[in-house]
Amino acid sequence: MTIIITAFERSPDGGKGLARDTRVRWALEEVRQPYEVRLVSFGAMKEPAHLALHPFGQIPTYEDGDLALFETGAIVFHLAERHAGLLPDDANARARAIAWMFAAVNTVEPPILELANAVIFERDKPWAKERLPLVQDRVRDRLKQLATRLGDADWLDGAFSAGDLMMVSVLLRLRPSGLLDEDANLAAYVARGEARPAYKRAFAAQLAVNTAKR
Ligand code: GTB
Repeated sequence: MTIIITAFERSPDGGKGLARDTRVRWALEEVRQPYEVRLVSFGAMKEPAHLALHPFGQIPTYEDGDLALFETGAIVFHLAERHAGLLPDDANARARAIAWMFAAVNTVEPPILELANAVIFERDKPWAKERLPLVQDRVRDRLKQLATRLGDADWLDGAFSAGDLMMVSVLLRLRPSGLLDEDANLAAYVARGEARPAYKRAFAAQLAVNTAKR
């Protein structure tokens, strides 16, 4: 069965890799699984056919035969469980890698999303100037904690894992803010993720969609 994922027909970032299909593409590339992409418009995402796959009307989704999944964490975990390369064999190391996946989406991503929302949707509000530094500081606090744990290690817990894939993906959303570059070790960590051949293939594939003439 061919794996099919969904992605934006036109990503608002124009293909900078910030939409969440990139992390699923990256995981698929890491585990060397071929896949196809069904592009969906913002309108189609809210139609019954897509809502049957994704109850919140979002991308990405994942279909493989009679399995349909939504939520990037669940999709990457599914791929990591079924194919070698994204989770260690040792049971404890595997559990820790999974904990990092949860930390990425549950602890690190929320303040980053809050910042993205503040910048994109709240910039015209009368209180925007006062609120933004508070939101930025919440991100800085999380980054400091993460950087302290990472130290100068290459990856969060031994070899590269699905935990790093999710964490780097989440941190990449910060690139336009400049906050990522405030810590050299974290910036280098993200750059190591982006340098992986699998990431580069994933990035190129989503860019191709967004630069194709239609
Ligand atoms: N928790 C879900 C997951 O991880 O799968 C979140 C999925 C999600 O937020 N999907 C977004 C979506 O479909 C696309 S990635 N939004 C449309 C909607 O809700 O109606 C979020 C995103 C979009 C665009 C940029 N960008 O252009 O920079 C970055 C991130």
